[in-house]
Amino acid sequence: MNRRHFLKMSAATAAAMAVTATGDVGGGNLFRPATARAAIGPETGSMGAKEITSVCEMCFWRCPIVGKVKDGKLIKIEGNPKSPVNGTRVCARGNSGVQLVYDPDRVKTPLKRVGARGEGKWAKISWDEALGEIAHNMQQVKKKYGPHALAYFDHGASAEFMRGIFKAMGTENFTSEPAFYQCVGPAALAYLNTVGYVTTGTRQYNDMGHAKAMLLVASHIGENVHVSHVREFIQGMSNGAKLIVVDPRFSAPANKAHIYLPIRPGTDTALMLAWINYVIRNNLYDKKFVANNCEGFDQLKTEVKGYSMEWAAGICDLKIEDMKAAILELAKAAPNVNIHPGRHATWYGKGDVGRHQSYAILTALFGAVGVPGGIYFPTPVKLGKAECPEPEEVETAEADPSMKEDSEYPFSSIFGTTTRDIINAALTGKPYPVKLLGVNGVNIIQTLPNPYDTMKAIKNLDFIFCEEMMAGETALWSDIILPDSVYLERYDGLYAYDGLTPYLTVRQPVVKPMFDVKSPYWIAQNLAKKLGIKGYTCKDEEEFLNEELKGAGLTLAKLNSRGGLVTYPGNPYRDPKKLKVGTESGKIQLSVEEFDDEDLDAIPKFEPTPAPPKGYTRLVYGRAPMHTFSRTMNNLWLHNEMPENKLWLNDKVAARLSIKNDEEIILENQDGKRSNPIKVLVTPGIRPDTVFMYHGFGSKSKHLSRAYGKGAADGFLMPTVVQAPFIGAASQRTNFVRIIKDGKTLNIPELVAVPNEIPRYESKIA
Ligand SMILES: Nc1nc2c(c(=O)[nH]1)N[C@H]1C(S)=C(S)[C@@H](COP(=O)(O)OP(=O)(O)OC[C@H]3O[C@@H](n4cnc5c(=O)[nH]c(N)nc54)[C@H](O)[C@@H]3O)O[C@H]1N2
Ligand SMILES: Nc1nc2c(c(=O)[nH]1)N[C@H]1C(S)=C(S)[C@@H](COP(=O)(O)OP(=O)(O)OC[C@H]3O[C@@H](n4cnc5c(=O)[nH]c(N)nc54)[C@H](O)[C@@H]3O)O[C@H]1N2
Ligand code: SF4
Ligand SMILES: [Mo]
Repeated sequence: MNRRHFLKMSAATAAAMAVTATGDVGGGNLFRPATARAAIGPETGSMGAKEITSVCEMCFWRCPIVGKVKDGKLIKIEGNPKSPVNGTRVCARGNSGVQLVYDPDRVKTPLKRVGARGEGKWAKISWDEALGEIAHNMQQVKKKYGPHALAYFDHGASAEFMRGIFKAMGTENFTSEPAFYQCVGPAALAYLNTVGYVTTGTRQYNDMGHAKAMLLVASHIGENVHVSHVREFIQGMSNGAKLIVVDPRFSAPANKAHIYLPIRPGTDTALMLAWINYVIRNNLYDKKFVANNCEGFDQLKTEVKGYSMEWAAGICDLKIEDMKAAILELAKAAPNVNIHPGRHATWYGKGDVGRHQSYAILTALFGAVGVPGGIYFPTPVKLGKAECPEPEEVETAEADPSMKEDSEYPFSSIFGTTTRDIINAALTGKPYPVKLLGVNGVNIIQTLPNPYDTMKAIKNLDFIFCEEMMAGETALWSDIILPDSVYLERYDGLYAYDGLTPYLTVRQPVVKPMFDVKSPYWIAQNLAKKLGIKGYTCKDEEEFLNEELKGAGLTLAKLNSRGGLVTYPGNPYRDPKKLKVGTESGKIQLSVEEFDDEDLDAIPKFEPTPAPPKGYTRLVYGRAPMHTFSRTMNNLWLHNEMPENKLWLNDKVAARLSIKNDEEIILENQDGKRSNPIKVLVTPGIRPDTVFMYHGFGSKSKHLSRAYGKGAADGFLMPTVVQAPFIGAASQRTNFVRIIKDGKTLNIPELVAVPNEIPRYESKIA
């Protein structure tokens, strides 16, 4: 097997992913109508407020909510009491949707760039002019360079309709990029080929609430906040589950761990392989489960036999007795053990797929598939199909070579073309030039590593437009900005959740749209008209939603009369004697033959990521509980909670450098790129060879009056990108920094020795 074979195979697996892997990507069939905004939910009334059920989009976990509206103004958001697991709870961000609607910095009308790209100078224009200009440029670029020169980067619910327009123009260069190529991609590839489905879909299909023990490798739950996920974690802990946390930083869950393993970053696969070997050698695995349901056990046993606990302790810089105690706790709980599949997986590029394969293998060895506490199977909710034609897809021009087919990264499946391939095509003109970019719901300057490449690529374009609510960095670089309605102002269709308790709910407008903004459906519909593309012809949303609801035996009115949400019985668990999974053979693949290629392996090997160059430390990042990436930085309430990020610096390192808590410094990376000023959090809660910051801060846009210049942006320190084999997902933990204080450059002392087996990063500059 090799890449070619894999490309063919991925067409089949794509179908499996379509069912389960909506992930961060806009879920299902979406519909936003142009006209009626009347179909509002029950008016139960609380203190005179009207209550309207809907769905949150402060992040894409999409919790069911209730908006409380008084005198036409949204005053409060709570969880929909009918929501399984969540109940009336929302997180800080869900609550602060109120401040998104009323943010004075919202983009209020269509804008056209008048200064240079990146300068952020615009003139107001009409919708007719804005859409006319976009249509003209799309047609020109297609005529001059072919349809493939059009590309589209999207993320989230608002972005689906515009994707239909790009498809209809004949390009396949669209990518639900951040949600896949910067997030779950490597994990999805690993689990799909091991257990036959993607465990990081619309829900994380891991049953922490019923686990007797849990392993979190990174997965900083509590800082990473998805309401039901956090609640399931708490449920497991309250029931007495043992918790093992592996993280170079003392994270929120590390604080609750029975055993905390402060691992050397980039060495997790070494730990996992040593554990797998230990479990096999010591007969701690579920023999019946493996014999009945798994393929490749003998190869696995042979392949991992060299990975000893002693060896891993040195590589990972961990105590061997802690490592043993941890694996014994997990084994004791089997099969009701949760080896968390993680979510954000694009850490080191090479080795990211193998790391997640190793989690899946350990899960299978413990028989923790389809049982309480383990990973479980999603239960899809049946829906009807609405007759509201999408634009007709056009055959791609034969003259253009397909970027996908020629890509080094064939696993693009339904997630479109690999993001880096598109950026590279815009940078180099190879395999053909990309000349027009549409961006929707993704802030590509903050989201893709190496923003310097992204900005250079944008300079090479003939045209770039975005659909946005806030004028963040990507808007600064756009020729036209189309102002989108906020999720609380629009329909987005039905959301069917396939977790432990499946449910169906609907996003509907809670308040009328502010300013001269339009819904994503209206925008796509009217751009289609300008381009002469047929499609998006539905007359109104109620008709559409009712069509879809027919399959579930419901109507919109009925759904609203039932509190805007209905639940269904779930089917998450299976009889381990009759297990059939979605791999080609129907068995769990402990060895993935399709991965047997020059730079991926059927059974993962430990591939060390380079250690910091002398004088530098590794930069890692994570989630602030009250923020979602860059998108919430300007939100009044959330900004007040955390206006800036801080650099977590080990206390011993800080003492050597005479850096005090809250002192302001600048970071310089291995290529001489510098950060905004950032305050230091001096703490014993991080390893001496690692620094950490929350992502999303350090806004470069003056149009975000609260967020501008507050804290530092991690991505601007990440020019070095390593792409994962087969998938091209781009690494984000392969860059290093040192500190500049009062204009003086301070080298980071090396307080932990690096074993010979781990190579050093070789700097390209002196
Ligand atoms: N509040 C909030 N919650 C969110 C989001 C948000 O924006 N805001 N975003 C959501 C999304 S899309 C995602 S993908 C998830 C991401 O959340 P996770 O999937 O939990 O992210 P990770 O990168 O696995 O975890 C971050 C942790 O990795 C640790 N770490 C760094 N390097 C290493 C290493 O080499 N080994 C180990 N073991 N640990 C390491 C860091 O110290 C940090 O604590 O969060 C989701 N939840
Ligand atoms: N350096 C670094 N990069 C990362 C990560 C990291 O931790 N560090 N995390 C990675 C991960 S796991 C993920 S999932 C991605 C997330 O990447 P993104 O989704 O790009 O995250 P945001 O920065 O929130 O950018 C979202 C943009 O969409 C806009 N937006 C929000 N809602 C809507 C809407 O309804 N309509 C429209 N039109 N626009 C909307 C927001 O204003 C914002 O500009 O980032 C990845 N990139
Ligand atoms: S986790 Fe918070 S921000 Fe995300 S959807 Fe739920 S309430 Fe909204
Ligand atoms: Mo993500």
